[in-house]
Amino acid sequence: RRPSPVLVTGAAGSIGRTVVAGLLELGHEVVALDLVEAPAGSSIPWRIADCADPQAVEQVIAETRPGAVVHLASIPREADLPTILDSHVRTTAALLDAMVAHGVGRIVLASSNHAVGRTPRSEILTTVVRPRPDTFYGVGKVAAEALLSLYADRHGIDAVACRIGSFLEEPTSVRALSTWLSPDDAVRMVHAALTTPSPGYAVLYGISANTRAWWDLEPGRALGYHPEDDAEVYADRIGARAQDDAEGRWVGGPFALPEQVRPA
Ligand code: 15L
Repeated sequence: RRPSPVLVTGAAGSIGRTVVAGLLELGHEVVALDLVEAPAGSSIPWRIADCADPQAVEQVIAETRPGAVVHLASIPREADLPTILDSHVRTTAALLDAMVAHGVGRIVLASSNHAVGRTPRSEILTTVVRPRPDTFYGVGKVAAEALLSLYADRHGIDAVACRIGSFLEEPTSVRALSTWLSPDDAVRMVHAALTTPSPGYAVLYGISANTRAWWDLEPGRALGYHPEDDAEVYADRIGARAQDDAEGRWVGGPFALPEQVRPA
């Protein structure tokens, strides 16, 4: 019997492209789902649908029968509240309902540091802290995490929320020396979240093994995520910028600054 594939939403996005390639290399079968067509040259099964449309999502899950879902699809920046609710909350709920209907046992969510972004930065931040979003974007991630928790409790779904830092080819700011998630570590993180035995509902910080990390790597290690890269290697290349102090004040960096304030 062929192994059940991993359904990756947002497969055409920046994290999605890296994660799809990495999962294939690790021997996972992958089915991609996105709003847009497959990039040229892609040879994996590719579905085009809006994850905020429950019927479309249900159809994809019914037809592709995944063993797990990696939910990366969403708007990666601040927006008005209705857009945020569609992008993060309705998509996650649609996927979870379809998973329950078709017996899919695991979801890995691209959550974000912005779920706790308005936390003043001091010591290393653990995962046992109050949800403290810095934006409506962060509110969307908090709500998506809450949905994972609810469906884990109600339906026994394994659900790992990865609070990703700054996914970049390489760090480009002083803040990113602390918050960087390298492409290779992103693959390690998702693979660990997919394969760790019976996590129930769990949260990890998705960053590399950065010397200047602000977030606790232990919750990830407990789930088998062992990052290997360190942003410090790039420290010499990064020049000081005017925003650096402001970006170091809150966990969420620029998202926590007044420029992001807007009506709901
Ligand atoms: C995120 O969650 C955003 O999607 C991304 O655009 C970056 O801002 C990143 O966090 C970050 O905190 O650097």
